[in-house]
Amino acid sequence: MKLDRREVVKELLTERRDLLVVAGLGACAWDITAAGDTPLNFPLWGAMGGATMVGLGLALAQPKRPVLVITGDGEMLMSMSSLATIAAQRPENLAIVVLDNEQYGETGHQATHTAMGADLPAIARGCGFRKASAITKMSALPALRRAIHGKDGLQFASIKITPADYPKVLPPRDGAWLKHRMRVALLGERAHE
Ligand SMILES: Cc1ncc(C[n+]2csc(CCOP(=O)(O)OP(=O)(O)O)c2C)c(N)n1
Repeated sequence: MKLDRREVVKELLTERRDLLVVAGLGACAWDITAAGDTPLNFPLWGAMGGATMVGLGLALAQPKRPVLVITGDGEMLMSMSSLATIAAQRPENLAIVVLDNEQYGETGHQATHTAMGADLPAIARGCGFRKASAITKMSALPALRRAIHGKDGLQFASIKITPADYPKVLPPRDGAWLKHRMRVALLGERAHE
């Protein structure tokens, strides 16, 4: 069964408290913003293939906080090797959720490799992730949300979603400003040092 991306993201970000969220470029960035913009969001405007490594850096720098990367299958496929590095580092507070519509939706719905059999949870497991799931039901999401918010160990989840396009809900556009906004929220006065 294919799920609705906005409903999935809204559920994962419910009662998020100190959760830090990195979103891959395009629709995932619009999704997290639709759920509510906050300084604890870091939506990427470019750097395709960079979301998981930004998440890894953040998780290592902020080990007390849960960190969630939400990205697309196209973005994830572009940086598959990052999964091996992340599994080797194994931060307990990091989760990677791929919203898999089997398309490069943002650029015109071209099919990605997940439409042709590439199995992202299997790839994550092969890279060393102990928890890597394929989610097909909304009813599985509250448990995933609790595990992510509760820093219940490194995990990967792929969620098959419909390829529907939604109205864009754009976050602030300046990447340097977004980075500074999160640093101030995390470090207070030390952000200016
Ligand atoms: C290096 C690079 N290559 C290509 C693009 C163009 N581009 C932007 S978004 C995108 C598709 C993203 O697809 P996916 O991550 O699956 O997200 P979806 O839009 O399907 O949710 C592409 C190809 C880019 N921005 N940067």
